[in-house]
Amino acid sequence: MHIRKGSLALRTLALAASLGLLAACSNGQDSQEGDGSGEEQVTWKFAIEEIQGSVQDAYAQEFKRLVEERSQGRIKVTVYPYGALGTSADLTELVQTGSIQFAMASPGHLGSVVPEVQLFVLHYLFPEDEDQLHALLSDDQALYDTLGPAYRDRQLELLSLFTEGWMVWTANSKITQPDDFQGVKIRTMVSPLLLDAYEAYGANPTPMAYSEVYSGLQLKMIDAQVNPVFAIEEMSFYEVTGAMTLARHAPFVASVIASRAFLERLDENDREILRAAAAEAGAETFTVQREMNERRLEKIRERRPGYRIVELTDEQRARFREASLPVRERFVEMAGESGRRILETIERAVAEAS
Ligand code: 6CS
Repeated sequence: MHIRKGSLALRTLALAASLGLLAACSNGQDSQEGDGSGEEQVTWKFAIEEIQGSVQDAYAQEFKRLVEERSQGRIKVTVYPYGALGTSADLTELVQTGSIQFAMASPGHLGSVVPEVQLFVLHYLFPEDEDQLHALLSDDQALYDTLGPAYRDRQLELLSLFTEGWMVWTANSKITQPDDFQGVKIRTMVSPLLLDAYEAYGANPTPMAYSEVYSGLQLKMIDAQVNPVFAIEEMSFYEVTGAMTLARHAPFVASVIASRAFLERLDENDREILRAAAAEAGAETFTVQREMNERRLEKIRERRPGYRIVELTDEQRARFREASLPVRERFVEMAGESGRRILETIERAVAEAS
């Protein structure tokens, strides 16, 4: 069930080779002769960690639309949905090797490659106000200046950060206090700090690939999982759990990554097209995710009227917050001095915004 790191490089290479991604590439991108205008046509490959119709798909489709329009069709963007090129870890490795140009990299999965990014899996750190959160993720230069080098050191470029909505717990029964987590086998993404985050509540966290969560719940190998509402609806996790808890403990943050080697070799004009498209798609996706999460919560209520949906009170949330605080020290232990700087940057930005 765990993704075995040792096998990844080989698997990723095999994946890339079998898809022809390593062949016929110039600058890591597929190129064709063109339409007689003398201009070279190129294809940029963008892999996402979610299925078609998801929040990440909305971002990637908007990015594609903008790039193709602004390059007047000279650049084509192919979007690969979840499963087409492997797990989240596979996608990151394909970007690192330059086999594809772009991917989504959720901090919940990226933590074993870029430990600093686990900042985004800490609980009760980010602003409760979604507009403030969006401003922080899209515009805070200090955040990009501190996180950017951490990605770059691993051959990745951080293009954009955006929220996909609040993470929500779904379990066999409702969870309203840390004690309710005692012994609960909760599926988490694979970043190491997620183990600490849920052990702090007494749970038994179980890292697992996204594609295995539904059957894991159905076969009772796990008791609970955590994801935003839109994902719980599209992956049908609500069918195989009995209750949902809205604790607003952490937003789901996605990061958009590009291959560092690809970006460094890109000419100024294309780099500008890319940077603008990445930022504008992020702004558009903020509205999309909000509507999608609201609509799909209604859909879950209609489809399963007996499903228990609880929203924690401020008092209940305060108890979780208190139990979660020691995990910030674990974060600094894992992410080192640059991690400490990033944590301080966020704590300062959140304090200034409130
Ligand atoms: O839980 C996961 O693994 C996944 N959840 C979402 C909403 N997006 C991507 C991530 O891999």
